[in-house]
Amino acid sequence: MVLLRCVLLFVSLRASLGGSVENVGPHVHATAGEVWPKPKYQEGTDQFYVVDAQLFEFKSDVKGCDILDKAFLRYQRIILDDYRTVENHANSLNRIRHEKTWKGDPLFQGYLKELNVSLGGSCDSYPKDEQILQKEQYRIVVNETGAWLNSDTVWGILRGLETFSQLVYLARDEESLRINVTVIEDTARYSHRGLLVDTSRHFIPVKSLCTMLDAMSYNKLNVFHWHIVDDQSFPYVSKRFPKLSEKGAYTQNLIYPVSDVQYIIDYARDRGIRVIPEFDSPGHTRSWGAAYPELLTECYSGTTKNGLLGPIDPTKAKTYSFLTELFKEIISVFPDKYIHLGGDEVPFDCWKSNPSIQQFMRKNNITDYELLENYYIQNVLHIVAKLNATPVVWEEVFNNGVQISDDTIVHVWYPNRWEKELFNVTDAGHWAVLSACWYLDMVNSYGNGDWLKYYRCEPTSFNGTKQQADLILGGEACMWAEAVNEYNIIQRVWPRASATAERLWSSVDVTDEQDAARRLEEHTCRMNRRGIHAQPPNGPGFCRY
Ligand code: CP6
Repeated sequence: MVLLRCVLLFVSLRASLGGSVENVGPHVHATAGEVWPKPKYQEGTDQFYVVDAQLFEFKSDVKGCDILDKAFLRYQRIILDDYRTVENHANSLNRIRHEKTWKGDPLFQGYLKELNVSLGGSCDSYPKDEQILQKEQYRIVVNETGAWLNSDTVWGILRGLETFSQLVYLARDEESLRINVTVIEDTARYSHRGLLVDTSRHFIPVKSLCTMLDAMSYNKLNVFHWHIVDDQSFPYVSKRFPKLSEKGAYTQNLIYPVSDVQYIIDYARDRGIRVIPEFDSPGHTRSWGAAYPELLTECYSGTTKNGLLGPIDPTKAKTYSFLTELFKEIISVFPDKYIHLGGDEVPFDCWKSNPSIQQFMRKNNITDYELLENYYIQNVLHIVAKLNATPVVWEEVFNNGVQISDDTIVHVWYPNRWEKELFNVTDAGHWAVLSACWYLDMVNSYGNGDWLKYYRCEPTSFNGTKQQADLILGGEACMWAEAVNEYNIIQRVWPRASATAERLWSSVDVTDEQDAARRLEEHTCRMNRRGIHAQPPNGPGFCRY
């Protein structure tokens, strides 16, 4: 490869040190024009086109498909920005672009002025049918007749446009934008490829969330799991219960009004990303009590109330009429068929201390606190089922033996025992999504290179049957926000979540860590060029542009 010839890369992978990567060479050079996450099938030659960025356009047989029209504008801008980058670079070196340097090259195929985009199906408006795997499949051909992108869905076209934009590379010697003669056939390994962002422990402004969604689309992630409220704050502005955020948000500046929520949903949709909101209960609900203390359990010390509030009080009928109205609103605001109901980490001490809860349990023959939790969750599942939404729950709900419907997704989060948990969940015939090995808040003391620990987490390594493995829908990297705010969240997430993204998109046999390190180096530089302040993945190095 012409590309590889001019690249010297010194990366050594040190497997023993908690998955860290160390560069032993003077610095890392990235290879240009390589794709992250790696496509299923890619064949290339050294023959190249020079992309005529100023005339370049997307030609499509579909008219009036807003998702495509907007995507064409975005990717035209991305390609043009890369062109300006090489131009500026050439100017800063006081060099003139010599057309003849590539004109005389026998590998030069001509100037590329268009990508012909062909959509086999209709122009969908929301990325639904998440369990149909082939929907993001696409094909790219760059040959002597030009450049072609085909897919049966707009979502496949979006993934293909991203890949196409990554194939365009900045040639080093002649300061030109190029694309090689290439065939790519690509499809996702898993249909659920998510990023959880917690906006309760710290408020994350809409602008940062949009940057996050941009970066997700550059990594072909397709689910934004919005952990929007928790103990610490309630920034979601409810139409039905406005007091929740009036009392429960950190301040009245740190909130998501309806229009902001809608903006995020539309912004995500334009990038082929679903938004699954999480309203976690009965634990993690302290902020709900700022406006509605009667929702929560009053805790006792001995025989007297101690003034503290615990999890939601599962014994009151009013709890469930409140939740019915709240979930009715949430389900009407968020178009996705799924809603995440939480159900994790419910502490029992406050329930145990409260005499009226004990009385309720005796009366209803509820013999332990897991069963009380089950009683609560069962009621919530019933409410949500009546509203035609499909639940996602954290693993405790399954572990405690709650009856869950066949379409419910169990979200596996507990570290260290996730293989066993995935085995049990899928053995019981339930859908599963994995997060336990992808916690972005856990940073290796070593610092750089800790993307490898995410890269090495293989969801099917739990030794289940093929039938069990087929119940894994995918996974999510999680950005719990205790230690991040708008000023560091982007570099905490990227490019470390890119490792999860490739694990979930690319084939099971994509495990070459040296190759990944080199591609991730370039992918990070590419994100940087596009305005994503991703941190360097591999230690010392530099981005050429
Ligand atoms: N917040 C909420 C968290 C966690 C969970 N729920 C969590 C705790 C420890 C680990 C991972 C996640 N910070 N609401 C559990 C799903 Cl290791």
